[in-house]
Amino acid sequence: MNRRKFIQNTVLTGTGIVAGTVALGCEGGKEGSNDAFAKTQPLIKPSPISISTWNTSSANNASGKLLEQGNSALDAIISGVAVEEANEENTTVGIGATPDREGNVTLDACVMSPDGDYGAVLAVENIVHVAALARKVMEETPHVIMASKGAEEFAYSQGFKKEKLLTPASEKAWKEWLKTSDYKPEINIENHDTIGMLAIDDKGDIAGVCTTSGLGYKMKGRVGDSPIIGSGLFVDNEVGAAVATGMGEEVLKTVGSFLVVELMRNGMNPQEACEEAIHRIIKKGDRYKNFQVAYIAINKAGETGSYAIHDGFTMMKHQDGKPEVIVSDYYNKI
Ligand code: SD4
Repeated sequence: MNRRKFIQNTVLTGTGIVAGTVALGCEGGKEGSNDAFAKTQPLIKPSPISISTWNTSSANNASGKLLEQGNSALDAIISGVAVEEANEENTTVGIGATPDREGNVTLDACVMSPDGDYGAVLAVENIVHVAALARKVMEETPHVIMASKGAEEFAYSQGFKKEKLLTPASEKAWKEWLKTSDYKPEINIENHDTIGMLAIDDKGDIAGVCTTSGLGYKMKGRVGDSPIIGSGLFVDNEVGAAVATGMGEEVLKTVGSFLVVELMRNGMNPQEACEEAIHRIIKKGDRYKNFQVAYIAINKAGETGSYAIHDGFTMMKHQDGKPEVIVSDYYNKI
């Protein structure tokens, strides 16, 4: 009997509870090569769970409650992040977000479904709910990424409303910034509250989303990691999912979210995988002292992890009717 089958049989006779993923197992003679992956596989399906980056409890609780009512992970996260996209107080996502240095608010978003499908929009103006728009790209077009004016026109064709994203408050802050025009994204400030959200539903399926205005006062046309598959977000329904926040340029250079998921596939738990992905950035030299990057991750068993370069990062978690704020561990303790 191979090791996977042994575990499977033990669980079936021992508790009577077993996840479908284990029953599918690694039949077919690839035993050796899949051994690490086998260790990451859940023996028990977790109860529905939603996690998200930063202090996004309203969004995460909305998603968590939808999951508890039996909604799919994909539906729950798109509705969850919509709460923050519509929140004018949040200056890094949706309406009220910080503009580029020319005063244009441009948004990036992407989504991945449990079947490995992906959709994204880049540098979109005048549309609040860009995560829902990314889902439309995924489901209603033959493409995966749409950018700028084309994405905006597609949004109108799908019934999205044209809305002014620059609010009096964000315009006032931008005019103040123009006085110095000093582009120096502050750790945990310009990049605070961008939402990445990952969820597992009652069927055990995983989906993820990321929505942001990117870095405040970025150059016109700049796009970050958030809408790029494997960098800002990656979901593999067999293994788990990860999402990034912070200085997108650095996440892109290390294809961070894909890295976290592959590390989990190779046997790390979500916490270890997030830490290793941050260490890959640290190893490149001292520049990390000037920027923040953080990852959150979840595996198929519902275990979660989070890790950041600097202090000040939090992860929201909602499971079994219980919202939790998890203060993330971080690298730079000096
Ligand atoms: C970006 N990673 O555009 C995004 C910003 C972000 O928390 O996530 N901030 O670089």
